[in-house]
Amino acid sequence: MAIREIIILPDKQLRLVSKPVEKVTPEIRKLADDMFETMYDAPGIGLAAIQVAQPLRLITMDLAKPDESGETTRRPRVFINPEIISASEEKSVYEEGCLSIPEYYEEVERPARVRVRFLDLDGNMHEEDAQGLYATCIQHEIDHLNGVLFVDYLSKLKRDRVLKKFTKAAKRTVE
Ligand code: GNR
Ligand code: NI
Repeated sequence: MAIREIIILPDKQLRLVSKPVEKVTPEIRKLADDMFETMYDAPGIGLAAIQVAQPLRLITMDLAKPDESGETTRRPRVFINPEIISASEEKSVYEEGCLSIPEYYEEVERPARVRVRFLDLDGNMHEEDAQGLYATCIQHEIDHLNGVLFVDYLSKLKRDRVLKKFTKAAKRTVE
C-alpha cells in the first residue's frame, strides 16, 4: 500500500467527470488499497479516486466510530460506479469538510435519505438506503465523481472567498 498525494483546490482535475470502472483489475484493487491508506492517514471518512488524480468512479469510505472503550474497529467500504436511484424530499443540514479543501467547513443542505446502487470489488451489485452521515458522505463523494464540490452549494460570496484563498495559497507555493 502507499499513500498518494491528495489534490487540492483550485486543481482543475477536481472538475473532471470521472469514467466508470469497466473491470476490477489488479490496478483497481491497488488504487482502492492506496485510497484507504491515504484516507486513514489524512484522516478522512471518504475519498473519491479523483482526489488522488484518478478520474474513475471509485469511492472508499469508513464511517466507523469509537466504541465505549474508545477503540475504533475499521469498516472499510468500496463503492464502484455508484448511483443515487432515489432521494427523499426531506432535507438535512450537515457541516461538511473536504480533504481537497483543507480546514474549511460549512453547513450544506442535502436530501436526508438516498437509495444508492453500486458494485463492490467482487463485482456484486448492492442497493442500500442511506441516512444520516452515510447519506451526506455518499452524496458528497458521488458529487466528486461528477466534478462537483460542496462549496458549489454555498452562496457565490462564500464560494468565491474560498476559491480566492486557495488560489492565493497555491500561488505562494510555486513562488
Ligand atoms: O473526511 C471527510 N469528512 C466529511 C465530513 C462531512 C461531510 C463529508 C465529508 S467527506 C470528507 C473527505 C472527503 O473530502 N471526501 O471527498
Ligand atoms: Ni471531498
